[in-house]
Amino acid sequence: MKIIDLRSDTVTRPSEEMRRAMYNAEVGDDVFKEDPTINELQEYAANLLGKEGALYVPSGTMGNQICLRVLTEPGDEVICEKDAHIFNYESASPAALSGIQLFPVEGKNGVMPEDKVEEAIRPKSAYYMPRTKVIEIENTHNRASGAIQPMESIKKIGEIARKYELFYHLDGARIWNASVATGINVKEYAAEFDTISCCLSKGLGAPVGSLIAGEKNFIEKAFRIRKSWGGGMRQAGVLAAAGLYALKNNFKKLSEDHEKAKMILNWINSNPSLEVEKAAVQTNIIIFKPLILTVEQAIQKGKESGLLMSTGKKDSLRIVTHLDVTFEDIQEAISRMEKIFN
Ligand code: TLP
Repeated sequence: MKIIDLRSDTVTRPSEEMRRAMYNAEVGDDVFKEDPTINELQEYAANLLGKEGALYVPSGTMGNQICLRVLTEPGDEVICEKDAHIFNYESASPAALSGIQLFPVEGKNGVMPEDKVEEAIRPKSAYYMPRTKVIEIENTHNRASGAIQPMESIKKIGEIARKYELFYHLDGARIWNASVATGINVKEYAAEFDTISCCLSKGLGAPVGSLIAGEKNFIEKAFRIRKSWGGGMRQAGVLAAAGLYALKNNFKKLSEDHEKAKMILNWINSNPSLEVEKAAVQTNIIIFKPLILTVEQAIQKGKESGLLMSTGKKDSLRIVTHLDVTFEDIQEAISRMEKIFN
């Protein structure tokens, strides 16, 4: 029986062509900034995102956390949405690594209401309060079923950030999905933010690696923090080559992942034993609630029938479509779901 793994878009394996690119990569010592393939990837990404510089980092978590570390000082506060990855899935590292705290604001499908963001900002004169320093948003939003942040909201929150002299950070782990779904260029998205973190190891199919981007001065500071956190990776051009390959070849293919997610969503929608926030499913992530089974039972039954699902928010399951599942696999996944949930 073929296992269909829909736990995350991180489960992809490098294709033969990607492996060939990795095999052929020229390398050097990146701690001396001498790895030509890493340098090429960073230049390519800076250009793609329209920023002065980019830095290759091992993971999305390290990317976000380096950005927060550079933008803040201990005692500062970062406003983010209640379901943000930095708040829920990064092991409290804002506190542990930067000595800062997060102020979670409840959003609708991952989008924070502008008035609530403004309300969350601490008065500068109150020396006894945390100092608000950064506003962070996530696009697409993982725990909000891959929902896209509307450009209007991005811009309005950006205006608030500028009005209060705050930094504006984007967790763009899946910014590629947002761009493909809306037709808005990643550069246009990136222009709204001071710093961006984006991943090569999610839908783009690279085995590892993320990028952060921003002004030159920010990148220089980030380079130092990356080293101090053990992220200096030496001859990692073999990995960067996979990232370059992914950006150049797999970016446009993301629209197929969105179609695959729609096929599953349509089936879930027609099933009364499942509940889904339909409006939030806009890209490749589907979070849904099983009403008859518990999450644990559903995951176990899935495993037994060769369909791997993960957990979403409380009491919900998560399915993520990706490069390594075909449209036929999705059909097969739906027939296995029919058996699991009916
Ligand atoms: N998300 C992973 C898990 O951590 C949940 C996944 O399977 O979706 N930002 C966002 C929005 C993410 O979804 C992720 C990974 C990260 C950051 C962190 O990236 P990594 O896993 O490379 O540290």
